[in-house]
Amino acid sequence: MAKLIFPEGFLWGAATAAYQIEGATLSDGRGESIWDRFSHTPGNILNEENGDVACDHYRLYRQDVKNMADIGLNAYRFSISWPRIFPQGSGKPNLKGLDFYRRLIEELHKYKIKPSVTLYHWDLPQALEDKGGWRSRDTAKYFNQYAAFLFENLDLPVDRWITLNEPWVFAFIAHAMGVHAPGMNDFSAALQVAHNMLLGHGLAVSSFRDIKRKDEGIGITLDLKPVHPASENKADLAQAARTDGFMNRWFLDPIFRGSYPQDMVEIYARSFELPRAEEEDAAIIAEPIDFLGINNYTRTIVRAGSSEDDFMGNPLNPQEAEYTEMGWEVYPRGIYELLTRVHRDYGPLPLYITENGAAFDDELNSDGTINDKRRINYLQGYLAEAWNAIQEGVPLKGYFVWTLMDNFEWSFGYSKKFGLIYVDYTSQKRYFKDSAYWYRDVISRNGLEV
Ligand code: IFM
Repeated sequence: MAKLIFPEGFLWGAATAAYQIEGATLSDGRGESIWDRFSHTPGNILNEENGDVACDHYRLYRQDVKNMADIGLNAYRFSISWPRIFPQGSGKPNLKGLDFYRRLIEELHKYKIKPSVTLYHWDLPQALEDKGGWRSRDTAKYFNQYAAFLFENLDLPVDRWITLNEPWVFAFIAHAMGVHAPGMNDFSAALQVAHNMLLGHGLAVSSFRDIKRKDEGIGITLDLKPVHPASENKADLAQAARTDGFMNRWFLDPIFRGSYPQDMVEIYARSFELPRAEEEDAAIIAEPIDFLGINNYTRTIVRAGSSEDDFMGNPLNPQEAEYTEMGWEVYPRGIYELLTRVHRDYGPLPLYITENGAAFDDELNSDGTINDKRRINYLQGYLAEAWNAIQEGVPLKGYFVWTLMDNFEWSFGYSKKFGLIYVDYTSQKRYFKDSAYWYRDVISRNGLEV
């Protein structure tokens, strides 16, 4: 049996997001978010579910932190709900909202769990959506004000700050494909959203530098996927390069190289409106960051699409592969491919896997156990490949499982279970899955036995 030991000080965490777990959407002065509005609009969410109660984490957070400590986590990534802090998006802050996060951080510190705080995980205040949402440049400015307020007033040590979670998903799935809040189908609008989000990110990084907090640093989390051509033929190879431009480079390049990838600019310009930008934007977006967070679950294989402007291509799903309940291929080598590629093309800088995990059809047995062997295999496979990347010199500093406990999986409602902990939504009782015990052993050994 081989032992794959991770570097000393490696962060072992789990990640969550406010709207997916907190519930208490009407408590203590929280304002409406676009996800409240979207999930309460019939037809948007499977079984008409919503995040009104979710895991009731707003009330049960102490128990949840204790569960993290029992697993042995030394890090926890969560997001702050913007409408709890600024119910109208800007203007008068709601100090009761801020207090909740203070209590949560204090509880984490009690168990020596390092907080990683995401400022934006998709729950925009509805009041800002009513003024044009992220399509409007003003939202970048409001985001920066909200971020600066937290940098100044969340006066407890936060290990790491993450400006945005998965801007690709928020821009395109929510504005071009209509599947997430606010539910639009306009690709040009999605490009503008992506630009304004990146601008908000850069402004917040500058505010962080100005305020001189003593925390470890600030970065952004991107969802990245290796894109493979279906064959070595020229058309498939060109397709893979375009799909990679759409999914990965459109965000990596402006952040690390100060400009959008030229091939994609030309393709988009032929069919859509390019984002309106001001001269200083490129430099703001490229404001240096302290680390990059990567969310990775799967890969994409593409065959050439209908034209040389097709940036999505035709997906190919190999029959022999294993798939999760999301229909995502289990492809552990992908995390190695991404880590080494990002390090080579955009590094060097510290990297974190800020999300990785799998939804399976877990069942609660009558004795309270959940035997989620497939999740253990999934996590073990991905972690072994992350370890391989470290051996090649990639500065991977931490790994966060998605997710701590089953929760509201956006348009899929509660039907998809990604957690290390099973949640009975009727009683709000939590049950450790086998994967939680497995992860506890990994953390205590600081590595894997494979
Ligand atoms: O649940 C989501 C999370 O909010 C963002 N990353 C992917 C997860 C699984 O779909």
